[in-house]
Amino acid sequence: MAVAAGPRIDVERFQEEGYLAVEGVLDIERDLEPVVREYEELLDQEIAAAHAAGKIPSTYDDLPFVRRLAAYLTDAGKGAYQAFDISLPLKSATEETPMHLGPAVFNMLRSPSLIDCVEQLIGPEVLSNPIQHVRIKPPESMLPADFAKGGLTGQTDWHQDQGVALPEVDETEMLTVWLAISDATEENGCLCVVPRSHTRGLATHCPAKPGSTRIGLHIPDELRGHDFTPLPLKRGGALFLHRRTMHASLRTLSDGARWSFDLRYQPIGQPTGRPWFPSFVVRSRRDPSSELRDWTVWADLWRQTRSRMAANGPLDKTNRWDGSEPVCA
Ligand SMILES: O=C(O)CCC(=O)C(=O)O
Ligand SMILES: [Fe+2]
Repeated sequence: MAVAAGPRIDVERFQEEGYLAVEGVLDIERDLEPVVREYEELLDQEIAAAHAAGKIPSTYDDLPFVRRLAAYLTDAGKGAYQAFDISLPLKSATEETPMHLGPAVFNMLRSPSLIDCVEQLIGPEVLSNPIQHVRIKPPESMLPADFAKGGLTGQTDWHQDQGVALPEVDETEMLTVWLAISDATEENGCLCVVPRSHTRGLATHCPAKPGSTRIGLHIPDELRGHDFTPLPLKRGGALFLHRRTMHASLRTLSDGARWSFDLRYQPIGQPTGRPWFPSFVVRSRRDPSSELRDWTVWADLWRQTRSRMAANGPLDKTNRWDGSEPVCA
């Protein structure tokens, strides 16, 4: 029987406001530092391979992690970021599409103190929903302009997580968990929410028009309103979001990077909103033997998904929006 290790959280406040920021959820030594080391090694490997293949002019050995990442991405191009993400591209993949599936990340996904918080919000039968990303955002000044617009290294426009998944997710009690790996501040692009927006239903999301200042799929300002709350969070903290809470990020205008993971959890047995991606049981009080504890099995699930996607070709639709609603005109 697992011993509760996490903080007791204010469930009522989460239900009222649609979000809850909790400091000190991850254990710095046990959960967080191994992830940082894993990414330092990964960056080393990516740079060595790209350099050996003649794709980049330097190995940037003398630079600290974030500057080194920025230098590498600048030379290698936006596509090089995919090797760091903990997911596949949404619509299509080949057998060679890289992704990062390491033991430290898996350990963080299953962190007992984190899952104790999740359990207080969605109950004891917990599935890891596969909508998950790492966002290491170097300062905008360190990257070419196209990096700042969207993608995982740039600013995120206003959306609800329910809106970016397929409609099958509508009744799923999907919980977003945003983890701060570096301190998140207003200067480096912390997350912002519209408090209580989760009570207003699912808003229409519009694809960004070519040449507009919006970034990808977004909720138009007419529907969102103008009030929002920035949520700075210290390294190791977690932000819990209801699936209909409107949120966005600020721009990364500081000297240092903004590094976060966004993960999602839900009760076992409900649709995930991305049925072609793999989910797994993180915690089950009813059947502990169904919990996945081996990171290599998790990594294999994603590799099998990649093979299926490579064989099946690009997906048609990954969300419900096509820009035809009048508010998107
Ligand atoms: O970190 C970001 O910029 C966006 C995160 C997000 O949209 C999420 O956690 O659902
Ligand atoms: Fe989101």
